Amino acid sequence: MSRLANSTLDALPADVERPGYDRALLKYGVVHFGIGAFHRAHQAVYFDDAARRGDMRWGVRGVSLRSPDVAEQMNPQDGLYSLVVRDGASQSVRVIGAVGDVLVAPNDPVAVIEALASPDTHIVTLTITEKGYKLDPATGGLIESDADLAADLASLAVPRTAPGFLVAGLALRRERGLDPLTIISCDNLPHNGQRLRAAVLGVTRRHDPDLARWIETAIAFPQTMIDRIVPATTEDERVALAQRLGDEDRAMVKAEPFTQWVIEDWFSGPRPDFEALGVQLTATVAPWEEAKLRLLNGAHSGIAYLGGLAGIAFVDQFVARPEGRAFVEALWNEAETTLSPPPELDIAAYREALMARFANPALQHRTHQIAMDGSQKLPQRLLAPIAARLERGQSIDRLALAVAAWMRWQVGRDDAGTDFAVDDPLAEVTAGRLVGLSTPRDQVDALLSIEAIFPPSLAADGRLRDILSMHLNRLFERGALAALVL
Ligand code: CS2
Repeated sequence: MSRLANSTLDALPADVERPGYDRALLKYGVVHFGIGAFHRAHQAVYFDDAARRGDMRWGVRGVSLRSPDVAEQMNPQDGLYSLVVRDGASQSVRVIGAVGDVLVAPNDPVAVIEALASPDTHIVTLTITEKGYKLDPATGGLIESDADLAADLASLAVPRTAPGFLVAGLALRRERGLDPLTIISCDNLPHNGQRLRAAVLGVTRRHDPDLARWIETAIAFPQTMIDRIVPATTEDERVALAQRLGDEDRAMVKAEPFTQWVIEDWFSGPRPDFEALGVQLTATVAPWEEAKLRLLNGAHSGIAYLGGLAGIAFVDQFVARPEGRAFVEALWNEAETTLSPPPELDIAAYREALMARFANPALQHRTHQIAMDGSQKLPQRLLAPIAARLERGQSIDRLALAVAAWMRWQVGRDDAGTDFAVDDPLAEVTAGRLVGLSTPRDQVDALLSIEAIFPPSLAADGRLRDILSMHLNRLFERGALAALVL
């Protein structure tokens, strides 16, 4: 079977949407770091929309920082891939044309730096996941002990990290007298723009204080809130799509219909007409981001650990159970009181829409997928609302149950006794702390002492320690499903 490519576009079935613009005329105004499924189902679609509306400046050059997999999927397909949008029984397929090619940074670091220093490039977007920023999740400080970051702090001749590449690219741009770039973090980090800016400046100051001053004044790092549920695709889904297309597509992504992008209105140069593309530009992103992180992502993490331990494979199966749905609602009741939502955001309506999104049976969003990298996710999703409620003397029962489930998860064995790998950059640290400990209270204390995750003031709070110990004990003795029942 042939692969999806420019040459096969015309022969696709009539009900498959295609780019509809002349791809040869695309200019590459965007460099994207971390070209995984999320980018392909989110930012790239907005840039594709821009081209469909006639603005050809926003083609994307993708960068993979590590693995050649995505390049191998996309480059033989001329960068084309299908976005399969699923909602209940309905499904639509749209081929996205915005991505030109994918560079594999370790194979060709110079090409990445040159892409950043191209006169056509105006915007850099990033989805490198929380751990890609090389920042301590609890404090936001640079993790200088990280081997890749340490290498970039020593020399930028061959950068290894996203901040390292950005500094090298910006240095070359400045040397060539080119315009500054706008650098847009699209990860689920609190104050993602400020954090990325701090990481970039931290690396720059080691090498060139003068360049750091230029970056400080010339480069915009807007904060963003990004939202779309994009579960990992499976081999079966690729096979089914190939039957529908008549072409094989190794880079397909699947997503829900919902999509949202809120960007702080701070740009250092040209940008697409984001408003016309449905992007919300605002002076203050933080309240949007906080609501999304604490409601959507907070519930997701709770569902991931409790559901995963209980052997529930997908998010929709979790909320289809009365005790699962009740848990999510009760967790939201707690988290909601810690928010200062923007006036346009009606929290009751947001919650209702969110529950419907979680319940979408066509997504097959795996609890194990969301469970990944919990150490990087806990602080902003669960610990921040816990701290806010404790400060006011409010109960934290459901939020704490989610954290206790994360603690229970670190054992790497579910309630049925099936072993799994804990997929987390701190997995060795958590496993190490638990060695030889048998009582839930000792285990809670040992994990709470990991300062990269738990701020010391929170870890020392007796109310938190007590309730975590109680929940962890119940999780071990009775299992996750029983622990859900109040
Ligand atoms: C999820 C997110 O895997 C996870 O951690 O919570 O990827 C979530 O699906 C997105 O943030 C939704 O916008």
